[in-house]
Amino acid sequence: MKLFIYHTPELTPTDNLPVCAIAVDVLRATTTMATALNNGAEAVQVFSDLDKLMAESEKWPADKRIRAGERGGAKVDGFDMGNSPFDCTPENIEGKRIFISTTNGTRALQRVETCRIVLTAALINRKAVVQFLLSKQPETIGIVGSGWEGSYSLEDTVCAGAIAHSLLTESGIPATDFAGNDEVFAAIALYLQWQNQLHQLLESASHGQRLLRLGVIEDLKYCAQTDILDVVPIQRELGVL
Ligand code: 3SL
Repeated sequence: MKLFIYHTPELTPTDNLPVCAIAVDVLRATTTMATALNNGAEAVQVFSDLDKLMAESEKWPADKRIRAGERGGAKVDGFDMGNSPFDCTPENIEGKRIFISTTNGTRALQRVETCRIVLTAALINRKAVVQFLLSKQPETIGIVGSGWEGSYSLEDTVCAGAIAHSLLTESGIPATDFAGNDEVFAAIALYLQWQNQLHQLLESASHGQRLLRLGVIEDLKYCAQTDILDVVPIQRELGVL
């Protein structure tokens, strides 16, 4: 296994894509997706375009679907929910399909949608994703941070570092064989420095500040937890590795 970390969708190469890609948007898309699946959502279908989301979800029975839309951190008018993991209670979403579009998380997924395996990860399901990777042993893995409108996000890189650190430790692969690019070492260093203060890191991050201005303090605390959900959201899994 060789790991590459790309801080944003824009920094992700378009050729030589990894066998397995992992989209990360700790605040909050991939945290919300993991929570929705853990709490019984039938599936999560991701769209970058709101009109396409409306058209596709229209084909689904109204009592079996949830439309989730976020732009600029706020819920899109007319949608059932925004992008808060707290909207994903079992009462709200059990047995339903979530049709979701968010500002950056969906763009990261789109960038790697042709990889043979496409997963999403957040801090809350880091361990489950690492166990999945250890069982599959893909030759190359790329973690793509969602960033914010093309720029770097601390919270996505610290999550990439958390995954990288755990995978490196558990696989026993020498670090220089394991790391496909320098970002891997940098992300691990960031994680090791902040691993006991992830909530503070999320609060310091520019998107954390944006969400605090929107008053979603509890979301930040929730998103900063590690390894609390045993769920691996798989967007796509094709053929042999
Ligand atoms: O950009 C995204 O995809 C969202 O996760 C942003 S927010 O946390 O819902 O504001």
